[in-house]
Amino acid sequence: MKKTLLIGSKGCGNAIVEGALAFAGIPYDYEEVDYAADSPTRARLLSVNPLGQVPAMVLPDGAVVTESLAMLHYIDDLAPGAKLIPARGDPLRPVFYRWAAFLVAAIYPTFTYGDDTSKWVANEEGAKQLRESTNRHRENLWRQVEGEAKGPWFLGGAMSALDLYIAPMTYWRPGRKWFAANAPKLFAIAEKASATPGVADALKRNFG
Ligand SMILES: N[C@@H](CCC(=O)N[C@@H](CS)C(=O)NCC(=O)O)C(=O)O
Repeated sequence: MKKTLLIGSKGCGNAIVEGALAFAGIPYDYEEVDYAADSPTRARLLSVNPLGQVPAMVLPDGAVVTESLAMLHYIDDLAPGAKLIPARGDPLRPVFYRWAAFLVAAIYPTFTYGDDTSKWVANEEGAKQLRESTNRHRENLWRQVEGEAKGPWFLGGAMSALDLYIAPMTYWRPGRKWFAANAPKLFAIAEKASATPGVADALKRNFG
Protein backbone atom coordinates (compact mmCIF):
# COMPACT_ATOMS: atom_id res chain seq x y z
CA MET A 1 0.00 0.00 0.00
CA LYS A 2 1.17 3.50 -0.83
CA LYS A 3 2.32 5.47 2.19
CA THR A 4 2.15 9.14 2.98
CA LEU A 5 5.28 10.91 1.74
CA LEU A 6 6.82 13.57 3.95
CA ILE A 7 9.22 15.96 2.25
CA GLY A 8 11.63 17.76 4.52
CA SER A 9 15.08 19.13 5.24
CA LYS A 10 17.04 17.82 8.19
CA GLY A 11 16.62 20.12 11.20
CA CYS A 12 13.51 21.85 9.82
CA GLY A 13 9.80 21.85 10.65
CA ASN A 14 9.43 18.35 9.24
CA ALA A 15 10.79 17.28 12.66
CA ILE A 16 7.41 18.34 14.12
CA VAL A 17 5.51 16.20 11.64
CA GLU A 18 7.93 13.25 11.91
CA GLY A 19 7.33 13.26 15.67
CA ALA A 20 3.56 13.31 15.18
CA LEU A 21 3.56 10.51 12.59
CA ALA A 22 5.81 8.30 14.68
CA PHE A 23 3.92 8.99 17.92
CA ALA A 24 0.64 8.21 16.16
CA GLY A 25 2.11 5.03 14.66
CA ILE A 26 1.52 6.03 11.03
CA PRO A 27 4.05 4.57 8.58
CA TYR A 28 5.42 7.06 6.05
CA ASP A 29 8.14 7.59 3.50
CA TYR A 30 10.56 10.47 3.78
CA GLU A 31 12.26 12.49 1.05
CA GLU A 32 15.07 14.90 1.86
CA VAL A 33 15.27 18.15 -0.11
CA ASP A 34 17.23 21.36 0.22
CA TYR A 35 15.06 24.48 -0.17
CA ALA A 36 17.99 26.78 -1.02
CA ALA A 37 17.62 28.70 -4.29
CA ASP A 38 20.61 26.99 -5.93
CA SER A 39 19.82 23.46 -4.72
CA PRO A 40 19.35 20.61 -7.20
CA THR A 41 16.25 19.49 -5.26
CA ARG A 42 14.53 22.91 -5.24
CA ALA A 43 12.61 22.21 -8.47
CA ARG A 44 11.23 19.02 -6.94
CA LEU A 45 10.16 20.92 -3.79
CA LEU A 46 8.52 23.67 -5.87
CA SER A 47 6.63 21.04 -7.87
CA VAL A 48 4.94 19.99 -4.62
CA ASN A 49 4.91 23.28 -2.69
CA PRO A 50 5.10 26.42 -4.85
CA LEU A 51 6.02 28.33 -1.68
CA GLY A 52 9.30 26.42 -1.61
CA GLN A 53 8.90 25.52 2.04
CA VAL A 54 9.23 22.31 4.00
CA PRO A 55 7.53 20.35 5.41
CA ALA A 56 5.36 19.26 2.50
CA MET A 57 3.33 16.09 2.26
CA VAL A 58 1.89 13.94 -0.49
CA LEU A 59 -0.94 11.71 0.72
CA PRO A 60 -1.44 8.16 -0.60
CA ASP A 61 -4.20 9.45 -2.93
CA GLY A 62 -1.85 12.06 -4.39
CA ALA A 63 -3.29 15.06 -2.54
CA VAL A 64 -0.72 17.60 -1.45
CA VAL A 65 -0.73 18.99 2.08
CA THR A 66 1.50 21.93 2.94
CA GLU A 67 1.59 23.83 6.27
CA SER A 68 2.60 21.83 9.32
CA LEU A 69 -0.63 22.53 11.19
CA ALA A 70 -2.70 21.13 8.31
CA MET A 71 -0.53 18.00 8.46
CA LEU A 72 -1.14 17.64 12.18
CA HIS A 73 -4.88 17.82 11.56
CA TYR A 74 -4.55 15.11 8.93
CA ILE A 75 -2.59 12.93 11.36
CA ASP A 76 -5.09 13.60 14.16
CA ASP A 77 -7.94 12.53 11.87
CA LEU A 78 -6.11 9.31 10.99
CA ALA A 79 -5.16 8.51 14.58
CA PRO A 80 -7.48 10.30 17.03
CA GLY A 81 -6.38 7.87 19.74
CA ALA A 82 -2.99 9.59 19.85
CA LYS A 83 -4.80 12.69 21.16
CA LEU A 84 -2.50 15.13 19.41
CA ILE A 85 -5.33 17.69 19.34
CA PRO A 86 -7.86 17.99 22.19
CA ALA A 87 -11.17 16.53 21.02
CA ARG A 88 -14.31 18.53 20.17
CA GLY A 89 -15.98 19.63 23.39
CA ASP A 90 -12.73 19.55 25.38
CA PRO A 91 -12.22 23.01 26.96
CA LEU A 92 -8.55 22.75 26.04
CA ARG A 93 -9.40 22.69 22.32
CA PRO A 94 -9.68 26.48 21.85
CA VAL A 95 -6.54 26.92 23.93
CA PHE A 96 -4.78 24.46 21.63
CA TYR A 97 -5.94 26.36 18.54
CA ARG A 98 -4.89 29.70 19.92
CA TRP A 99 -1.34 28.62 20.61
CA ALA A 100 -0.93 26.37 17.58
CA ALA A 101 -1.91 29.32 15.39
CA PHE A 102 0.43 31.56 17.37
CA LEU A 103 3.35 29.19 16.79
CA VAL A 104 2.79 28.93 13.04
CA ALA A 105 1.47 32.43 12.33
CA ALA A 106 3.52 34.58 14.72
CA ILE A 107 6.71 32.71 15.58
CA TYR A 108 7.44 30.61 12.48
CA PRO A 109 7.35 33.64 10.10
CA THR A 110 10.11 35.36 12.08
CA PHE A 111 12.36 32.75 10.45
CA THR A 112 10.78 33.29 7.02
CA TYR A 113 11.83 36.94 7.14
CA GLY A 114 14.89 36.62 9.35
CA ASP A 115 16.68 33.56 7.94
CA ASP A 116 17.61 34.78 4.48
CA THR A 117 17.18 38.52 4.82
CA SER A 118 18.67 39.21 1.36
CA LYS A 119 15.36 37.97 -0.08
CA TRP A 120 13.54 40.92 1.46
CA VAL A 121 16.04 43.75 1.91
CA ALA A 122 18.58 44.80 -0.70
CA ASN A 123 21.08 46.72 1.41
CA GLU A 124 23.36 45.08 3.92
CA GLU A 125 22.56 47.35 6.85
CA GLY A 126 18.80 46.89 6.39
CA ALA A 127 19.26 43.13 6.12
CA LYS A 128 21.23 43.12 9.36
CA GLN A 129 18.51 45.15 11.08
CA LEU A 130 15.81 42.79 9.86
CA ARG A 131 17.75 39.79 11.19
CA GLU A 132 18.16 41.49 14.57
CA SER A 133 14.61 42.81 14.86
CA THR A 134 13.06 39.44 13.96
CA ASN A 135 15.39 37.76 16.47
CA ARG A 136 14.31 40.19 19.19
CA HIS A 137 10.64 39.90 18.30
CA ARG A 138 10.86 36.08 18.41
CA GLU A 139 12.36 36.16 21.90
CA ASN A 140 9.44 38.30 23.09
CA LEU A 141 6.97 35.92 21.50
CA TRP A 142 8.61 32.95 23.21
CA ARG A 143 8.46 34.77 26.56
CA GLN A 144 4.73 35.07 26.03
CA VAL A 145 4.43 31.35 25.25
CA GLU A 146 6.53 30.54 28.33
CA GLY A 147 4.11 32.56 30.47
CA GLU A 148 1.19 30.46 29.23
CA ALA A 149 2.75 26.99 29.57
CA LYS A 150 1.01 24.99 32.28
CA GLY A 151 3.53 22.18 32.72
CA PRO A 152 4.61 19.50 32.59
CA TRP A 153 3.28 19.77 28.98
CA PHE A 154 2.11 23.03 27.45
CA LEU A 155 -1.57 22.32 28.05
CA GLY A 156 -1.04 20.57 31.39
CA GLY A 157 -1.02 16.86 32.15
CA ALA A 158 -1.19 15.49 28.61
CA MET A 159 1.11 15.91 25.64
CA SER A 160 -0.36 17.56 22.55
CA ALA A 161 0.89 18.60 19.13
CA LEU A 162 1.88 21.94 20.70
CA ASP A 163 4.69 20.13 22.49
CA LEU A 164 5.75 18.60 19.18
CA TYR A 165 6.27 22.15 17.89
CA ILE A 166 7.98 23.46 20.99
CA ALA A 167 10.58 20.67 21.20
CA PRO A 168 12.18 21.10 17.73
CA MET A 169 11.79 24.88 17.87
CA THR A 170 14.07 25.05 20.93
CA TYR A 171 16.89 23.98 18.59
CA TRP A 172 16.31 27.02 16.37
CA ARG A 173 17.33 30.60 17.16
CA PRO A 174 17.60 31.79 19.95
CA GLY A 175 18.73 28.21 20.73
CA ARG A 176 18.81 25.70 23.54
CA LYS A 177 20.87 27.78 25.97
CA TRP A 178 18.48 30.72 25.66
CA PHE A 179 15.48 28.48 26.35
CA ALA A 180 17.16 26.87 29.35
CA ALA A 181 17.87 30.32 30.83
CA ASN A 182 14.78 32.29 29.74
CA ALA A 183 12.02 29.78 29.09
CA PRO A 184 12.59 26.91 31.54
CA LYS A 185 9.05 25.52 31.17
CA LEU A 186 9.44 25.27 27.40
CA PHE A 187 12.91 23.79 27.79
CA ALA A 188 11.49 21.17 30.18
CA ILE A 189 8.78 20.35 27.61
CA ALA A 190 11.49 19.81 24.99
CA GLU A 191 13.38 17.52 27.35
CA LYS A 192 10.23 15.54 28.09
CA ALA A 193 9.52 15.23 24.37
CA SER A 194 13.06 13.91 23.86
CA ALA A 195 12.13 10.99 26.09
CA THR A 196 8.79 10.27 24.41
CA PRO A 197 8.54 7.26 22.07
CA GLY A 198 8.55 8.24 18.39
CA VAL A 199 9.16 11.90 19.15
CA ALA A 200 12.58 11.01 20.56
CA ASP A 201 13.65 9.44 17.25
CA ALA A 202 12.40 12.41 15.23
CA LEU A 203 14.38 14.83 17.40
CA LYS A 204 17.47 12.66 17.27
CA ARG A 205 17.35 12.29 13.49
CA ASN A 206 16.98 16.03 12.99
CA PHE A 207 19.13 17.51 15.73
CA GLY A 208 21.55 14.72 16.66
N1 LIG B 1 3.95 27.85 7.75
C1 LIG B 1 4.86 26.81 7.37
C2 LIG B 1 6.28 27.29 7.58
C3 LIG B 1 7.33 26.36 6.98
C4 LIG B 1 8.71 26.99 6.93
O1 LIG B 1 8.90 28.20 7.10
N2 LIG B 1 9.72 26.12 6.72
C5 LIG B 1 11.09 26.59 6.59
C6 LIG B 1 12.08 25.50 7.05
S1 LIG B 1 11.90 25.08 8.76
C7 LIG B 1 11.39 26.81 5.13
O2 LIG B 1 10.98 26.04 4.28
N3 LIG B 1 12.12 27.90 4.83
C8 LIG B 1 12.48 28.27 3.49
C9 LIG B 1 11.66 29.41 2.99
O3 LIG B 1 10.79 29.94 3.68
O4 LIG B 1 11.93 29.80 1.83
C10 LIG B 1 4.56 25.55 8.18
O5 LIG B 1 4.03 25.67 9.29
O6 LIG B 1 4.79 24.43 7.68
